[in-house]
Amino acid sequence: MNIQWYPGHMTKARRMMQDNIKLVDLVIELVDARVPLSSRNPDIDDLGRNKARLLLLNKADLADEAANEAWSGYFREKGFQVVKLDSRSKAGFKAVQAAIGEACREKTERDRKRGILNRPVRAMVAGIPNVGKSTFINSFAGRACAKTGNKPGVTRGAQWVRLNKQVELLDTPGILWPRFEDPAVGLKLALIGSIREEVLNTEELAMELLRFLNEHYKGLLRERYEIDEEGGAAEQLRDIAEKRGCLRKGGEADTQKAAAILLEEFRSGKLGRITLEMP
Ligand SMILES: Nc1nc2c(ncn2[C@@H]2O[C@H](COP(=O)(O)OP(=O)(O)OP(=O)(O)O)[C@@H](O)[C@H]2O)c(=O)[nH]1
Ligand SMILES: [Mg+2]
Repeated sequence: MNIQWYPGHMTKARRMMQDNIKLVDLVIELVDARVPLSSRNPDIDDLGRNKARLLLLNKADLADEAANEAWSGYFREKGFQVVKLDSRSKAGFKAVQAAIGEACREKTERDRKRGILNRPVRAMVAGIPNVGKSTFINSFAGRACAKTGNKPGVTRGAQWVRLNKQVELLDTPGILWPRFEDPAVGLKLALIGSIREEVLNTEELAMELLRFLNEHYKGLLRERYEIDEEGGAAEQLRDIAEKRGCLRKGGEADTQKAAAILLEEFRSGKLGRITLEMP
């Protein structure tokens, strides 16, 4: 399955981010902890080239904890400040605050030498669609200032949010890049819900997920849906439909509905904590 999605609003958003990059000291890049590499946008990497950087492994609550640890180590070794996070809860924000301070230490030092005291850190919050940028900003700010939603493309314009005297954050729309060279990247981004549903073939996508789970999370499908793990993905999808009572008129298995159920249960964590790629 070859998935591509690069609508015009992303080109526009990217231009806006290029215009704003000179205003910020720090780029806070959110990635999805279930696919920390595939959810890194090379264009955002370019954009942040000469800035202080902080990488947030967001939705860590949905990913395998051992994998979260492995990925944190992987990115730290590459020189990033890293924090793993569930943006919906306040628990990780002390660590984020500390990492922002650490990432901006040089800037603060420079300011101090010039006699500038307490100038707030300005950070651009960036990432692909639906990784939780606006949720992160709202939790951190302690109030709902940015619109959020469980689908890609919710934020459309830039918005500054003042957290406190020390930090100002710029919310940005999620952006992808013009072409996924590796089809597996498009697939993983579709699985985590970063690609517009309308451009996807839900059944094919669900079957790809089944193939992955059969191989890497043995026993999980049997336990959740009481289905045979030896059968092929198409057969398993029919089995899920039957187990969940998704039948078309005439009693035929509604695999479309079963696919939608499987994807929803994966995305929301009902299937358990699953990481789709390892360092
Ligand atoms: N489980 C879990 N869900 C999260 C987390 N962060 C955000 N979400 C959910 O992910 C969905 C997308 O969140 P948003 O904050 O709108 O994402 P965004 O990156 O701003 O998306 P765009 O503006 O479309 O680019 C929402 O349903 C959030 O509740 C997290 O750490 N864990
Ligand atoms: Mg948003």
